[in-house]
Amino acid sequence: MEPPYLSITVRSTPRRFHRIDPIERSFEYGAAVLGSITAAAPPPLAWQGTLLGAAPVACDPSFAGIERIHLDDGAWVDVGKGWLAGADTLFARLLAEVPWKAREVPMYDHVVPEPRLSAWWGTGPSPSWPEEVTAMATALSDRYGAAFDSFGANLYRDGTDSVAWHGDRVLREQDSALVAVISLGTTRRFLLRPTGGGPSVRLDPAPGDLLVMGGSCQRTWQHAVPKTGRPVGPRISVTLRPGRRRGDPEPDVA
Ligand SMILES: O=C(O)CCC(=O)C(=O)O
Repeated sequence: MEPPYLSITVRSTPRRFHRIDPIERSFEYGAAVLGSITAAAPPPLAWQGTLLGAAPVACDPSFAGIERIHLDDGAWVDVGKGWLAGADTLFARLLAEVPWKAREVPMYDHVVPEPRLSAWWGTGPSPSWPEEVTAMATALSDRYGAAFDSFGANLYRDGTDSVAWHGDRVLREQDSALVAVISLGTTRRFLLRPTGGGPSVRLDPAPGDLLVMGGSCQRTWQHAVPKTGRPVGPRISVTLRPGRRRGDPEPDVA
């Protein structure tokens, strides 16, 4: 290699719960390779489901038992324990079939892979959406009076995967916005805190649980799924939102 020529290679280290098949990504400027990133390929992951989770996948369109937590005057989160039956069935299907990839996020003057894998299906519902996800989107749209037409999913492979404190990028520019998160797989901590700091509210969504953040939540509050040192199995979060967001990437699933 001759100067001026910078090559950075970042490799994922093997984790307890999954096998890494490295994919090398290079960043080039003209003829020079500026760097490369090795992203994790689709797992398989060791994972054990729950007794009830293997039922057929069905959400509860009546939203019976949903509870609203008022975070402040304008922000709230609805919690629907066990809203989705058959969470393990959907988890296994998404884990196996989704083209998971590590998105790259800017970090100072370079980009790094997000410490989780993701996929986005584009605006829908479309034939590429699993029918149970379309059913969830329809139920949410009917209840909240807005079309939940944007579907994404995140895979937290183990306790070292996480998402840092954030409000949804574009939604936080809106006075009021809705984000639904359906949890599958391992129960992980889900935290909410006022933007700018303050005591956090801790939720531990179990497989099949629904969270809907609403009102000013994306603007005046932030949420996170923190890392954990405990040896935990994988978790998938299915996210449904109204409206394609400006700056969304191209769909990963056509
Ligand atoms: O995985 C979760 O529960 C949260 C997902 C999330 O906040 C996001 O993707 O913006």
